[in-house]
Amino acid sequence: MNLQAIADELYRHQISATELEKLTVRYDGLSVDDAYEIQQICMSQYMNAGQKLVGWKMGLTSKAKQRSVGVEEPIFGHLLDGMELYEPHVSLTGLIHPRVEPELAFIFKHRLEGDRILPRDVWLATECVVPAVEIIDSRYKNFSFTLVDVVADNASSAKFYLAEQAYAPYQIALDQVGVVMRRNGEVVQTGAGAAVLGHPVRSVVEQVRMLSRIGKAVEPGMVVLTGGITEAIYIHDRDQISVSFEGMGEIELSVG
Ligand code: OOG
Ligand code: MG
Repeated sequence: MNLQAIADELYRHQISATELEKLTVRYDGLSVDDAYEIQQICMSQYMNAGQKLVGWKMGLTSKAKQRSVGVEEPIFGHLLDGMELYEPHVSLTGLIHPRVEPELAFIFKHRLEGDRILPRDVWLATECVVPAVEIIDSRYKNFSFTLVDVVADNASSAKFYLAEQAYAPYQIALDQVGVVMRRNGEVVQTGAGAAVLGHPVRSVVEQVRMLSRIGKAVEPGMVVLTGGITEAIYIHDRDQISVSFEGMGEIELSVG
């Protein structure tokens, strides 16, 4: 299978924000490893064009997310500097059918690598934790995909925003943090940090283990998004999305 050609095709759809048919209905026998290879090739193209790798994202770490897309296992993707929103405002230009989801992000001061990582290694390496929202935007028609498709498409990554206030990692029980997401004042999703693999720290453990299989690591200064706590909701022009993170403030995201 020509993974380079498939990656080129996907990359063109990513940068032009145009939908495509699932890869798995067009190419027989693509494996999950092939899909991570395609993801890697696509991301190298962004990096060759000047973008920087700023971290990693876990996806499908909560049952709510797994159920909503019909894929039952955690995945990961790359975070590039071009995906980061400097203000809590997202423009719909360049997006296909975006959705937003609440997440908790970790920011690291030390390197984390290997498959024998424990939560305490993560705490020792963490500088702070920050509330976040991710805007995902699958390049596949109808936001519909299999595990292999979504991995190849960098886990639907599009944009992310980290709140300004950071918290010491041991100050708050992250599994207990209640999250309420509102669209134009109406409550649309609720959840708690525990939705993410029981505790968001486990998502970082899983991230480091998955990276170790491809010889990569979490580097100092990097961000890890631990995965949507609730289902993602579609966003439209002029929506005001607010997400409150109990004890960790609120993110007010405007769309348009
Ligand atoms: C896949 C990306 C999942 C998360 O936080 O679960 C993800 C998708 O839902 O399109 O980012
Ligand atoms: Mg996410």
